[in-house]
Amino acid sequence: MKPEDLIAQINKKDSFLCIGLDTDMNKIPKFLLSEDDPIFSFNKSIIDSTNKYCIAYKINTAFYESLGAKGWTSMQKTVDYINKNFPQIFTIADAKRGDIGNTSKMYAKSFFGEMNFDSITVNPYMGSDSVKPFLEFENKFTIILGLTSNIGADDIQLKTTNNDFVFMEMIKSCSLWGNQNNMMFVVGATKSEYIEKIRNLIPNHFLLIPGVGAQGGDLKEVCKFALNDNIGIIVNSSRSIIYASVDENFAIEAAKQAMILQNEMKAILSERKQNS
Ligand code: NUP
Repeated sequence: MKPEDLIAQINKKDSFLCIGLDTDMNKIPKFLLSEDDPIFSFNKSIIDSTNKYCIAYKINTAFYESLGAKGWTSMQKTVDYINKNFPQIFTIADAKRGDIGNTSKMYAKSFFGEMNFDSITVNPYMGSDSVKPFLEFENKFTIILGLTSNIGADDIQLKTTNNDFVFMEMIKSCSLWGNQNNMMFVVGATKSEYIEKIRNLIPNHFLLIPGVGAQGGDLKEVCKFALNDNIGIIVNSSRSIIYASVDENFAIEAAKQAMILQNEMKAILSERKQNS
C-alpha cells in the first residue's frame, strides 16, 4: 500500500485505529471450537463487524505460530480475507523479525511476497543489513521497534549512550536506512512522555502505537505530540476490543469497543482542526 492510500483511508474514516488480531484459542468463545478453523471463524466475524471503524488490522504472528502449521493456515486465510474484501485496509504482520541480510531476505519474501502483508514489524538490533532486505519491496512498510510499551524497555532501550537514550540512537540510525514512504516506528502508548522527543527526531514518519486498552496507555496523551500534518499515527488495541465478550454476540460487542475508540479519535481530530 502507498502512504497516500493509507492517509486517504484515515481521513475518510476519521480513524487511525488498528485492531490487533491476537487470537488465542483459550480466549475465543467456546461455541466456535467446534468449527473447522475456529481462529479464522473468530477473525472473520471480528473483521466483518469492525472494519468500518478501523484502518488497519495487526496480526501478531506468535498467536498463530503457537498452533503450528494449522496456525499459519489461519493466518494466511485471515490476510487473504482482508485483502480480498477490504483491500483499502492496511495489514501488519507483527512478527518482530530481523537476521543477517541473507536470512532477512527470506523473512521479507515470506511476509511480503508470499503472504502479502502490507507491513511487518522488524527488530533492528542486528543493524542495517538486517533491515534493508525488507525495504527493497515496493509499496510495503517496514515497522521498526523504536520504543516498546513493555516494562523491559527500561533494561536497554531507556539506557543512555552518547548523552541520549539507546532508543533515540536506534531510531536515528534506522531512519537513515529508509524513508517515510517505506518505514514506520513502533512507539508504545505507555511511553507517551517520550513521544515529543521522538516526533522532533522523525516528524514525518508514521508511528505504530500499541498499548491503548489492556496495557493502560492513554489515547489523548499519545495524541498530544504524536499527530503530524498527515495524522501520522496508527494506534493499536487488541484484547480490549476482540475479547469484549465471549457470548454469541462477541462480534457486536467488539464493534462497540472499536466504535468507542474511533469516536474518541474523531473528536481528537475535529478538535485539532478547530484549533488550527
Ligand atoms: O511495544 C510494543 N508493545 C506491544 O504491545 C510492540 C508491540 N508490537 N506490541 C504488541 O501490540 C503486542 O505484542 C500485542 O500484539 C499488541 C498489544 O495488545 P493489547 O495489549 O492491546 O492486547
